[in-house]
Amino acid sequence: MLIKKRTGIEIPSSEITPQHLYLSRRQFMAGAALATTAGLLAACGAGGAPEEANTAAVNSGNGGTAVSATTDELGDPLNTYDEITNYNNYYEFNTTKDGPARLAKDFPTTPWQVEVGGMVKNPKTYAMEDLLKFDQEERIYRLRCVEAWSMVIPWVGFPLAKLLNEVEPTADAKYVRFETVYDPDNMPGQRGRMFPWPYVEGLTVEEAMQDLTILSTGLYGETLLPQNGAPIRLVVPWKYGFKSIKAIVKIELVDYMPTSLWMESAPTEYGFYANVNPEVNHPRWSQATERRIGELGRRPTLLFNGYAEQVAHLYPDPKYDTNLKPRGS
Ligand SMILES: Nc1nc2c(c(=O)[nH]1)N[C@H]1C(S)=C(S)[C@@H](COP(=O)(O)O)O[C@H]1N2
Ligand SMILES: [Mo]
Repeated sequence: MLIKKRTGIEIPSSEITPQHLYLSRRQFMAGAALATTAGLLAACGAGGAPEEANTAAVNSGNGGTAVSATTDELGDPLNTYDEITNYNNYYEFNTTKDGPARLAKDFPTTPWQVEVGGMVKNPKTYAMEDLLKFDQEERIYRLRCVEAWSMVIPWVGFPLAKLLNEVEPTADAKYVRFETVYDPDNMPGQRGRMFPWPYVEGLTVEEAMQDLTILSTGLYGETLLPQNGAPIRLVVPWKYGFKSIKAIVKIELVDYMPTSLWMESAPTEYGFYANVNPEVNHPRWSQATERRIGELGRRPTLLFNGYAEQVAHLYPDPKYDTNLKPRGS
């Protein structure tokens, strides 16, 4: 898997990586990390060495996987691999935080296909192998759950825009609708009637084309584990975590605003846009602060989760349709 190193905002990793972790590619390839990296490259079926010089080998404390930096562009440390893979929301398995890691362990993710269609010129059903042919990049993003906890996660994936440009949305397409797999035999939570399965999410075409919006296939340089949405999930870092739908099997371009699972389940609490905004509280709790997993105390929540510079222009004003149903609908 060739991974281009990149954070949400372009800051050379030399500026944010402690010097002792910041090795030249030569040193890196000569070092102990070589075995891990070579194994990863082989596992992903792409030969060759990392393209960019100055790859930093950062030990996550979980097998020495390679990432380009120890922090996000704001200087906040990455959450550990253990935290990211053991504290999850994945209601198809159950509604606890530690349940998905256990219950999803044997969830079958091969073979896997993603049907991309609707209002597009070139509809196509992609095998997972096809999706891995898009250049896989590292993206270090904050994930802010609407429940007011957060993490910093080094995702691996590719911009959704690249996929959409291939299928070519027609001029009439206004929204993108995503659907999670429906597999009640392997997803115990889907056997209950508590939610209208399958999980559905949506974005405007503009949001979907934004460069921050990625389809993720891995994290910490490793293939995604089932509890994080393997084999492929959406990541939209300026929106509450529930927008980042897991285990996608269908992507459809449509001319209507899709009704998400959360809009359908709790329409007075969750709307379509769901942009992170510390000034717009959830009806039942404040969104002003958040608990970063692994930290004591709370930290302030940032407008658009800290990505305002990249995405504020997509909305008429910062409070636009945050959290609640779009005005007038
Ligand atoms: N299909 C599906 N996608 C989902 C969820 C879910 O329950 N089912 N939970 C969402 C929520 S609420 C959050 S916060 C993130 C959590 O992602 P993580 O477990 O990888 O951190 O996934 C989102 N995507
Ligand atoms: Mo969430």
